[in-house]
Amino acid sequence: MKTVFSPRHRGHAEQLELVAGAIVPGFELTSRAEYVAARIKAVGLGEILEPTEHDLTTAARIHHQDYLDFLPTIWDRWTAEGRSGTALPFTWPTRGLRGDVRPEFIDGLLGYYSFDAGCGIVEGSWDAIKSSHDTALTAAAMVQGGARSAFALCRPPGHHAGAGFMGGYCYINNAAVAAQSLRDGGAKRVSILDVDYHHGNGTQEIFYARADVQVINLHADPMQEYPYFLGHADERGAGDGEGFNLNYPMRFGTAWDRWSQSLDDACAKLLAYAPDVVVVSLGVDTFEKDPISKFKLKTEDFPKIGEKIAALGLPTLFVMEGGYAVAEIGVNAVSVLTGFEGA
Ligand code: OKP
Ligand code: ZN
Repeated sequence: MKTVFSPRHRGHAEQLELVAGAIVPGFELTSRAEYVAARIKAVGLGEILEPTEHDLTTAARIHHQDYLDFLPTIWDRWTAEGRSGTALPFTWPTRGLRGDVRPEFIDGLLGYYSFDAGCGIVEGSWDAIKSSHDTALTAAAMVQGGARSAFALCRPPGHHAGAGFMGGYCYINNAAVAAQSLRDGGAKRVSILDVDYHHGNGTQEIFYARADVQVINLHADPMQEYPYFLGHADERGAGDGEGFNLNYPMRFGTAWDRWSQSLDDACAKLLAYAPDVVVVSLGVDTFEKDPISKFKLKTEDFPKIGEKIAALGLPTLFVMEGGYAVAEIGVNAVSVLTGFEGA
């Protein structure tokens, strides 16, 4: 399997985040992607290619144009106020406030275009975000062109980014852009299978009213875990999309036995939908030693995820999402891919 990976992700570095009441160095480190790339080389998974440039026309089919226009301007607006460090929001238009009027000042705009304080922007962030988007589209084109599979080693990740907002380390929804490009390239139906520990609220929102993209999420129960405000089992899609969104929330402490039952059920629902192609939002923060997560998957479980996905017998695009146990992220993520190839 070929991997697409851009060194430009490295500019998105040393961004701060708000954790347990303190502003601290973020968990979404540059080293995450480097460990995955190093492991790909170590096991000889296949060639690693840089992405080709893509404009934002496909992204604009799933994101709001004003949001896409805002993202590249954040750092300049921030520094124009004499600031440095990390651009972060601190006020949001929640219940009882006006969400329909866009403020003018940078702090208001950051809140308007986000749902949490998880998306710090530093000088190199936009270039990294754009390269991550390009990575997803380049890998999607490989699958569109007939490859059985491809791996988009995206950083930053994407599945929390909605049509008009960032959040949870995610700015552009890479998997959603890839799914849209596969549709536009001729796939009649696309399934997105999100196995990251956290619910992919952005992906769900983007495709919620659509029947042409099935969205399946396996994740920690939002009653207990981030992103808290989406991801319940009763969210099944709306309008034309009714029945094409499936959520498998699971409680803290979930290990392979229970988790794999959800995956088996999800795979059966995916096959019943009969998509032309599968996009896997590949997070490995389900790992027992992940520093921000509370599931109990072991390193030996990750190849089994790949085997189950391979058993679907469909062209498959893997898109990197989360995973914060940096020392083990390479082994765990690449184990899914080698499990897929070996099956
Ligand atoms: C992104 B992905 C930290 C709160 C959680 C956000 C987690 C985003 C995860 N104490 N911060 O789904 O892996
Ligand atoms: Zn996650």
